[in-house]
Amino acid sequence: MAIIKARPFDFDLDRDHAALIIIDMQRDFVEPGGFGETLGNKVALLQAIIPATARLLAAFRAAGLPVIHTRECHRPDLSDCPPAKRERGKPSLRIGDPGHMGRILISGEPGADIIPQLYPVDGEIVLDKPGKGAFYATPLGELLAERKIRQLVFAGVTTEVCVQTTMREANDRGFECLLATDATESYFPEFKQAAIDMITAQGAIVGWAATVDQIVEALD
Ligand code: C5J
Repeated sequence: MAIIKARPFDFDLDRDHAALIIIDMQRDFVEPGGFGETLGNKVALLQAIIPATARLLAAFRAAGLPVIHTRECHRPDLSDCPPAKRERGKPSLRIGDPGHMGRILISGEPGADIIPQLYPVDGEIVLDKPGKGAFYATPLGELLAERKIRQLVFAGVTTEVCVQTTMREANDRGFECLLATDATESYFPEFKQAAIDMITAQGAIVGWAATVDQIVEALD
């Protein structure tokens, strides 16, 4: 066990049963011209976490621990995109519309792919998910069970949407969840802070939170 100084109390990292999961660090959310920007958001906020997230990823790779990447995207025929999701709000481009990086949030299009700075390498799991949570309509639960993973370190975007939803799903399934606070971001900084507070309140009711430095130190 390696002890990580975390909120609200120490997290005992069990290296034999832990994995890093990076949620939706896709061009469509992080780069100009993608889905995030079409919704009126400032993507520069999300770009700021790339160096810290890359450091966390490098530390997991160096330690030989499993890494999972997720991508929120849909089939080209939109059969897995509920109309209620596609039609909600007033984005300048909707899911499936042609944009600067191909069709918005469609599997196989450049915008739906992971940003180059965090690009998966051979042996890492890459999961496409149609929902906010990474367990819904994906084989994530089975893949983690096969690998005997019981702890998940979370990074990615956005904190209060896909990251928090997946943490809650994982927590309900019995995983111990640790959020890397400077490797996650929201288009709304106050929502990020509120999500971290909600996750760690009441004795880690959803999970723990620690900085990338604190996590990397424990992996050394
Ligand atoms: C959103 C996500 N915010 N990955 N997706 O629509 O958090």
